[in-house]
Amino acid sequence: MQNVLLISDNEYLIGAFRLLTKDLTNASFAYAFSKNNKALTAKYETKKWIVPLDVKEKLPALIEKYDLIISLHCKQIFPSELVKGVRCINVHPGLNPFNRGWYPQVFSILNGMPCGATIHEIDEGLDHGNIICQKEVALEAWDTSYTIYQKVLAAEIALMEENLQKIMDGEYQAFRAEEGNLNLKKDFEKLLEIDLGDTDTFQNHIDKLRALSHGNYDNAFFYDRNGTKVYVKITLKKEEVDHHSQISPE
Ligand code: 0FX
Repeated sequence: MQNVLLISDNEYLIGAFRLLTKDLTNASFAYAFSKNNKALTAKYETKKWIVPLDVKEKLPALIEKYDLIISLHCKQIFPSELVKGVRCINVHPGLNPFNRGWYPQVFSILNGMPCGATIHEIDEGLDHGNIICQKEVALEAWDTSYTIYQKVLAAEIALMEENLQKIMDGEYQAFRAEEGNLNLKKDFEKLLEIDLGDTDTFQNHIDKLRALSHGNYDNAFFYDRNGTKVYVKITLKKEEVDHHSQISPE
């Protein structure tokens, strides 16, 4: 019986993972979220099946207890002692090595690099370890950060469904990718203020706004002449073509 620990700060993905592992009887799954995650602490305070965890505080115990640790959008960086002491893998919302790091789909919209989902071994670099499996997601002209992110989440779940058992059994050939490029949280933050005097192509302006349009998040903003901060987001809609009416004779 393998002891597997899932650490995640994403409630939706925790639910998806539980669902897809419910029939796996050859492993025992433990669940944790980051101790400094206030939303999940409030939500799961009274629950027993999932616990708050700061990996740095529990290093020897984690290494001793688990055969595999899965980071599924866990906001903590795993210390090298941990990744050397126990097999650790990361489920990442980007197509490594393109736009490793923070909010990959945002940067894919801006720089045209491919996006998707990757499961990789964790090493000491950020989203950097050997790639176990990955799935590309098509980025369409009408996608915003939000719509492409939904497709990336679906790709992550599909990858886990197809590969989890093989990963647990160690039956895979991981491969080393190129270094690619890395974006940090501060790179995302630098995108947020819109320069109203900026002259660029409409394509680039639309790309910037759709990269920063993500549900209810207030991302892109400008200041009006009174210094009031104004948030901006856009909606894109693909024309629904009625094929029947197109082919019917006049
Ligand atoms: O969990 P996650 O989808 O991913 C992030 C990093 O991008 C990823 O590289 C890392 N492995 C993981 C642990 O953390 O991020 P999130 O749930 O905070 O946000 C999901 C999306 O929401 C993000 O891709 C863009 C959007 N978003 C989020 C925030 C907080 C915004 O557009 N604005 C925001 O202020």
